[in-house]
Amino acid sequence: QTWRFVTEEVKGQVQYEYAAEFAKRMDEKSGGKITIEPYEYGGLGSESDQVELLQNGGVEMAVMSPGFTGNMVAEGQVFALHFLFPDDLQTTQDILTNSEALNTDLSARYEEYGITPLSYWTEGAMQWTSSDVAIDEPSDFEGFLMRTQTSPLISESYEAYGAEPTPMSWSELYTALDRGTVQGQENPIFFIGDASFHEVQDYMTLSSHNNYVAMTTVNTDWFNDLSPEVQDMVNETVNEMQDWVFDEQKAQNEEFLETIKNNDSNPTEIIELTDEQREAFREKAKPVRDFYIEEVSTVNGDILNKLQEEIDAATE
Ligand code: 6CS
Repeated sequence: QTWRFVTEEVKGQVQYEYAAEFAKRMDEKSGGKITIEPYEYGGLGSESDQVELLQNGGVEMAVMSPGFTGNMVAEGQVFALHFLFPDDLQTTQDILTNSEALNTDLSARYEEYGITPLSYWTEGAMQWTSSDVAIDEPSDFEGFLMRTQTSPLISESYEAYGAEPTPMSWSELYTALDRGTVQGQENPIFFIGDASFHEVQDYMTLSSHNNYVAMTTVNTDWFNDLSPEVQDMVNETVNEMQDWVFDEQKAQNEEFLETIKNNDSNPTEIIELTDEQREAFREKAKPVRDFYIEEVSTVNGDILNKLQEEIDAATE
């Protein structure tokens, strides 16, 4: 049997490499009985199309970004909140791995839509790139044309700084930046570098205002019909992959920082923020949490509040 495993990234990038490594491990564990075919982004439509594909069983597995499911699973937009997770990425990964708020409560919300998240993991800290304006204080975002993923709370987070968000698929982003349809975007460094966004951007601000979270997901009905032995094999592999993918994103983010720094033919100015400068963004971002609890959450903010307790416990 062959399982189709779709990702939102292309060969070499973290999500695709994750799926390829996952496939390899499952092949070994099953003695060649389970074949998984990883799919690069592009051939199966936009990120949102891929969500539908998983839901209707067109693919069995997907790496999915909550940033594209906000119009469906409102609670999943918790990941759109800036400065929520700790700056230390290993601690963040541990929280993503062990959080009951996420792995039990949030996952149940996704299951209502036929999507079972098996794990949450980080692709690294996100940074801002921009043209026209070097971003080092919230007012730099005033009237700034910011590309975002499609979850409404991501837009809300940038409106809190005064920006004008435009949601779009990443496949359109390079051209949009090049033409000035949008002036900037957020992503982990490996993705900025590998997608060459820095070539059409003047500045990269090392803001680490959030981390990029991805989910390993399966079609709920399909997964529930697998034998317990096979489910165990999948879950075991999912667990092993948490450390693997942490190392992978770390290596890629470090490597591409050098690539961007050394791009002499098309230099990108790198802006480091002081603690005070980051604090100014943090202050502006705070009210978005209340907005999430009061206007977005369908469970009175219970998932965010529980997650916050878990974050506090992990950072004490
Ligand atoms: O910016 C985006 O939309 C894309 N960024 C990453 C890191 N992965 C896939 C996603 O679609």
